[in-house]
Amino acid sequence: MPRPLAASLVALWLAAATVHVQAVRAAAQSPASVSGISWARIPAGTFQMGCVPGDMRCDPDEAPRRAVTISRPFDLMATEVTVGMYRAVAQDVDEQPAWSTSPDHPVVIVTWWEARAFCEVVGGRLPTEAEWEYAARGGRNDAIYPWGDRDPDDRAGAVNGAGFEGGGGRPVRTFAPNGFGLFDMAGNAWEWVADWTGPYAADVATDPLGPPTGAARVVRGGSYGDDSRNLRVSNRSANLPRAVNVNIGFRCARDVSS
Ligand SMILES: [Ca+2]
Ligand SMILES: [Ca+2]
Repeated sequence: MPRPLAASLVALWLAAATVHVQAVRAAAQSPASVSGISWARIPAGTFQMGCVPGDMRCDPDEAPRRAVTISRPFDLMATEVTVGMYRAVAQDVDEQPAWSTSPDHPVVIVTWWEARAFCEVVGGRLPTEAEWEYAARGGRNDAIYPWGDRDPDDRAGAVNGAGFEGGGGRPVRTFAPNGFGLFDMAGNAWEWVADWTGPYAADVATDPLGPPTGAARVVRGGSYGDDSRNLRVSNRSANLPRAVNVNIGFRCARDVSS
């Protein structure tokens, strides 16, 4: 689990967050054009989802590894939703952590509900867990990280660069993108996805949606506050949808007609 905030802080954030979801939703009439959002086109395809053979750090919930088909192309935001993007849509934004010093930092302290509402406002939705992993692999079926198997390196511009084991998030696009042009799929902020958490259903091979119900929503990719194990593409974690966290953000997907 990502690091929880102190319980009293969570209660404060929750009270504020309820108001913000309403503010976000009020604007959801037609897709908003938000400066800075860039969408990467992700092709349809089949990939191997789950623990990569030879990866000794997998948790039991990363199995069984199996072929999953994403049957339609879709768009995914090239970066995490930033503070600047979020402010353009939400009337009130919860105070961001001290490390968040520019509009280009990933927005955090957002509930799953707020994330979903933001994506609706910009004409999208949260990606499914399968879409997220497929996109994060960037065409590398057998790689442990979005760039390959080399350990992450917290150095700006590094091909295997990622924000991890640090005191705060980095501006998006600090590190090199993956094969699909996506930044920070490993590290920086954890990312909410649409699915309830639960064991993988080995018999659902096309466009899986996850369990029909649950208590917690999946988060992916690890964060600035995590070690390299948590940055592995197949790694899964979860959080209560109403909870907020200093290292959980999100990015949106969008259906495309072709
Ligand atoms: Ca991330
Ligand atoms: Ca895990």
